[in-house]
Amino acid sequence: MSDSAPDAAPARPWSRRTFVSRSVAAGAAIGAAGTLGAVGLLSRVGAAADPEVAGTAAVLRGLAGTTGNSLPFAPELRPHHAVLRAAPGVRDLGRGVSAPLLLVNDALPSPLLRIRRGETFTARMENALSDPLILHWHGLTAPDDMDGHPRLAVAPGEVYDYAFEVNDRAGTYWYHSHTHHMTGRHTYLGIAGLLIVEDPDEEGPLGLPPRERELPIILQDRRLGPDGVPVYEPMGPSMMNGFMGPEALANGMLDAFTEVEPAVYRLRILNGSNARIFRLGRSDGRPVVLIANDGGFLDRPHTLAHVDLAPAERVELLVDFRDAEEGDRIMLQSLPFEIPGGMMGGGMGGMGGMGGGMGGMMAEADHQGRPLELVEFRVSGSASDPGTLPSTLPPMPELPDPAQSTRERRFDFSSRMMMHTVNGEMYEMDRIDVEVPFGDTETWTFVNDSTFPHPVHLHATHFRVLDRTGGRGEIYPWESGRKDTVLVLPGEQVRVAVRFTAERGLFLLHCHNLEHEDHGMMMNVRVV
Ligand SMILES: [Cu+2]
Repeated sequence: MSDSAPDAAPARPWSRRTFVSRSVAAGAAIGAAGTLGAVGLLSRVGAAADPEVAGTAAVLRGLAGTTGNSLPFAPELRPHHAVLRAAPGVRDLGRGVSAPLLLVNDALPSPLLRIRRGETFTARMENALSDPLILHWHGLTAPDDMDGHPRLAVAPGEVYDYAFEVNDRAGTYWYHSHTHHMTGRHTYLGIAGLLIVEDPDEEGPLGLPPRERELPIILQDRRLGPDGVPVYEPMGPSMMNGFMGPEALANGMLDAFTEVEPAVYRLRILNGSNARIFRLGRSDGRPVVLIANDGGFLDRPHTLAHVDLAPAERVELLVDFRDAEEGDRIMLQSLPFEIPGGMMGGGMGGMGGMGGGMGGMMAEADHQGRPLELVEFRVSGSASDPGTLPSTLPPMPELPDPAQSTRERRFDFSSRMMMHTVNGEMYEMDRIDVEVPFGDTETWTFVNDSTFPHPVHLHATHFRVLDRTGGRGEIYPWESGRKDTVLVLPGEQVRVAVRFTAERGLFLLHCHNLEHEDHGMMMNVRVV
């Protein structure tokens, strides 16, 4: 694994004066280029951030002004005989407009479920929607009838009872609708929440920030209609790129800010977008400290200039505000990037059968990699115990060993002619695509031969990312350890070691670009 590039990015102890002058210089560069989208200002996905790019982003932050909406946090629920009722509801996303949405327990985001490892998760899902519904506990290794496979979706007015023991590692997981053909719409309109597994044995000794400095944040992009209400109308280009928009939601709120003390904070971040990839970084150019991803804590803390987060991926970041001063405003941003070989790079493959709409296709593709303001942190007060950064993390559980691999499989993710396929086939509910022996270690290769990013997600286990060939050609610290979702960009082949050791039964392998998933890019995987 190579993590030299981002890890090597030095912390930049800019004085405020230096910071301003650099920002002004970057602003002049924007003026000269005429557009923020100028390729010269972009850095590649995964490449080390250019300091000038961070400076450019800081200018954007300055333009954001001083208004905003307080970052809300989801109500917390212990999944112990809990009721999760999905129903239509209405929310103001922060601009004074009542938006019709789909909510769980009338909350946006959906309630945060917090459970300890070893406890039994019990909840009743009540479907008060006008669609079939089933909830999937993304990242947990639940039994197959508890995993939210789309065959289990229940009709409007019906309920589904969940009961299973949670044996997964401490970490940041999430849940969302998995109704076939409707996952994109349901998730976009609000049925998505965090699920946190706690394990005092694992986390206790680390001295991580206390609960009041632990901020669970769901990041999503949105497209608003002329009336200010989120629209979900995937068609034409957005059926190929996935549905994206120019606005950022943090925990369901536009233009979000939160007040922080000059201390260390633990951010649990989910990319809950349908299709957009975020490149997370701070507007002041300071690094973030990555401690966990999909599968819990990493081998060690990684100090990084930025972290890339594809749809459905999670990271836990320690963000150090100890040196910040009263009144400082620091933006968590998505920094600009370019998809090598993707639509923005000029790739025109996969367009057969499109007819017109080329302009729309390009405009849509343009959202991917554009900078976004996500959450502003406003520093105030003082902290008597500002906290510290850990130097070590808990031992990593045993990972699947490729030397023990008994079988190789290849999965081609293709998007052509308005169809999304895996190994040439669109999903069929009743077809078993892959049978995998329980306990065997296998080596799987995910191949992206399209011009669109595919975040590939596997149910019922975590895998180990071995290598990436083509495209970016390396794997990154946020892809180390145990993963349930891995980003495969155009032209890339990502090899992973897989071993199912939790449950037998029927599970899924699919793209977590929700428009791709809903329209065929999914397979039934039976563990036997
Ligand atoms: Cu995809």
